[in-house]
Amino acid sequence: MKNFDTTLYFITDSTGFSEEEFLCRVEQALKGGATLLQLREKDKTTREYISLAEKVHEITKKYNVPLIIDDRIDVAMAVDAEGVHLGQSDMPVDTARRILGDDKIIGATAKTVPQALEAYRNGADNLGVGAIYPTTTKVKTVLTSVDTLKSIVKAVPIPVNAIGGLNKDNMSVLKDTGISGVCVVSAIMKADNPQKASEEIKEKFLSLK
Ligand code: TZP
Ligand code: MG
Repeated sequence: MKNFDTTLYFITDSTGFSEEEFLCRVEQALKGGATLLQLREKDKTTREYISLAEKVHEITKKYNVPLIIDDRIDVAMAVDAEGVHLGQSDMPVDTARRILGDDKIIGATAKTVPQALEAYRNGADNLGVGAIYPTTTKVKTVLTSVDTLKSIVKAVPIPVNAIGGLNKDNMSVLKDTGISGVCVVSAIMKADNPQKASEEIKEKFLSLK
């Protein structure tokens, strides 16, 4: 059954880390309370992506946290991940749903209300909306206003999560938006102490609710 909590949605970026260091940081983030984990790799071969996903899945299973694979339905299927996340240029949500079935979690990126409605109607289970702030993470994106974020929350009945440049010190703008969670890459990935960073970000987000 599909059961997921997007409160602290940690998205990984292995750039610049040895595999050992990367896996250690993943585990620390889970110890610190990440509720959902997305493996996001842009430069790996398919074989490398699958190999890393298998290792990450072993860790996420220990913490009972669903593993989401960015972009790659094939990689998600290869490691029996709990879901995928699809951007606007990735496989359409309805196609992915047909391939993966009803039990897998499908998340989609939406920057406008029409994109959000389309993703929801096509079977998305949750949405990532942003970038709320400029980001240092490698991504093609534009800023999304907090007003648009609020409109998207009102428009769809599925969990909406904010993303982009978010850290424990700048999340107050998310108060009263009605979002379900925050998606964070660098504020956890590059933290001196990913466990502590996860704990603090989660605590801060929950205090806004
Ligand atoms: N989509 C919009 S912003 C972003 C993605 C994948 C990156 C967010 O990374 P960070 O480091 O939390 O700003
Ligand atoms: Mg993508």
